Order: sequence, then structure tokens, then C-alpha cells
Amino acid sequence: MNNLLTRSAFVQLQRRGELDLLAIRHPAFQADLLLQGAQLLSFAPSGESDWLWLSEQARYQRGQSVRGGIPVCWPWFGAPLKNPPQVQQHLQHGAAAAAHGFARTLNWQLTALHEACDHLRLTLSLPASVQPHWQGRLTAGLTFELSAHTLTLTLTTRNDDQQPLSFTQALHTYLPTADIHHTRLHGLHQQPYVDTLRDWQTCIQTGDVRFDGETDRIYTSSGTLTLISPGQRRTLCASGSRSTVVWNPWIAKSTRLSQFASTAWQRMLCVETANALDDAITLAAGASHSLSLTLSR
Ligand code: TA6
Repeated sequence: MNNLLTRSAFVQLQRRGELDLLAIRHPAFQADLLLQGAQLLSFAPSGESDWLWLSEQARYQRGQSVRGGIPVCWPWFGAPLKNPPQVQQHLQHGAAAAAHGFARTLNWQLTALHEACDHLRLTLSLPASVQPHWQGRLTAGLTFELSAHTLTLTLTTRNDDQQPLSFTQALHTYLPTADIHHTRLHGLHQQPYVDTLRDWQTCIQTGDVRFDGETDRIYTSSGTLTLISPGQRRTLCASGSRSTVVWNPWIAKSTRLSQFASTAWQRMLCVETANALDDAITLAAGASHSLSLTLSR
């Protein structure tokens, strides 16, 4: 990794708390990216506010996911035992395993870096060596493409095993809003979703998604979504994704969350580009799959 950085004009290895961080300072944009979890913490084109939300109470500790930015949920999304049987079969001691997989708490390695006057592309890779609670040689690579106009993440999973392997995943994107009460998500009209707060029953979305209480839904659809909040519009375009998770903890759950101020629920939401529940991906031996998200104005 170091030889990639020694030649870099825009990327510097820094330390934040206990964690290694790539500080990206390009004339057209800036970003901060943790090696732990390949977690993007912030991204802002020059002269703009951050496109991502990061907790004011974020803690940078080894083995602990930071609250905000874009955590990577892999090779399972959500609680282990809420995953379909074809994913659970790879989980050892599933009940004891943490939610959202181990990728977000392990160190990834910088394996590619390309810099240009108007964009930057870098890839972090997660070796198959240490994969707690998981049987099966899946490897992951996450490529970031940054420019003054768009941010794209592409999470590629490869099955290096001799047998088919199934997994679930999400790019758990935290987005800022000036006021959640005047925020809506357009693009899911008439789409079915599992409501995890109403006994996981399936409902149908009517109109834009609006927020007036705790919201934790897994839509079995994705594509292009538009987040409209006071003074801002953000477009999210997904590919290789068959699920979208929409989450706001609201008041009560906020008190039970780590790294989360009691009023932070008013200024954030998660729109997660995923393959969750029955949208689990099964890869034949040697096959690959890519999940991609592009954020734009
Ligand atoms: O994606 C929504 C969700 O599964 C919520 O149920 C909530 O648990 C959130 O993820 C945050 O999970 P974390 O483990 O990062 O606190």
C-alpha cells in the first residue's frame, strides 16, 4: 500500500483515534476513508457541505464500526438469524455473530489508486484470510470513484471456494438532512417492503416515503431514488441491488444507539443499497457479483 501512497498527489495516510485513515484532498473534492471496514466517512465536492452524515459522537476504535458515512454490511446484512437458510448455513455460531457481518470491523488493504485532474479512483480489498463466524472463501473489493459531480461505490464479491456460496449485503449509507420532518424519499411508490417494526409483515409503499416515527423497512426493489430535504436534493442510483433499506431510529431507539446524540435522528437517515432477506445472492464457485451506488446532485 505504501508504494501506492508515496506516489500519490492527493491521498495521505493519517491516524484518527485508533484507526488508519486515507485523507483525500483533491482540488475538486475531499473525502476521508477508514481502512477499517473500507468505510467512507465523508465526501464533499469543493465548496459544498458533506454529502454524508457522520455522528458528532463518532468513536474511532479498533473492531468497532463508526456511526456514519457508508459502513459496509457483508457477508450478511442485519441479524444473522434473520438471514435466509442459504446464508445461515455458512454462519458458525450465528446467534453470537454481530449484526451486519464482519467486513465493517476488519482492516482492508489499499490495492489500487488512480488519480487524474478531475477524478480519483481507489480500491480497497478484504482478504479471505480472517473471516470470523463464517465458513466459505468469499473475497471482497470496494472501488470508490470520486469527482466533483458524483460519488460511486462498487462492492465486488468473488467466490474463491469450490462450492456455491450465498451472502447478503448493504452499503449502509448515512445521509444528512436539515430536518427529517420535511424530508421525503421519491422512487418507491407501489413497491413492497418488509416492515421490521410491524412484525416483519409485507406492506406496499404509497407515494413518497415520509418520516413521522421510527422507520426500518426493507424494500424489495431499488433503482434510482431521489432524496428531497430542505434546501437539498440527492440522487441515489443503484445497480446489482434488489433491496433498499430505509431507516431512521427516531426518538426512543436513538437512546439505545451507540455513538448517537439524542437529537441526531432529526438530522439524518439511512438509505441503504442492498441485497437482503430473500434477495440474497448465490455465487457459483469462481463467480463474482458487483453492487454499485452512485450519489449525485
Ligand atoms: O439498516 C437498518 C438497521 O438494520 C437498523 O435496524 C439498525 O440496527 C441500523 O441498521 C444500525 O445498525 P448498527 O449495528 O450499525 O447500530
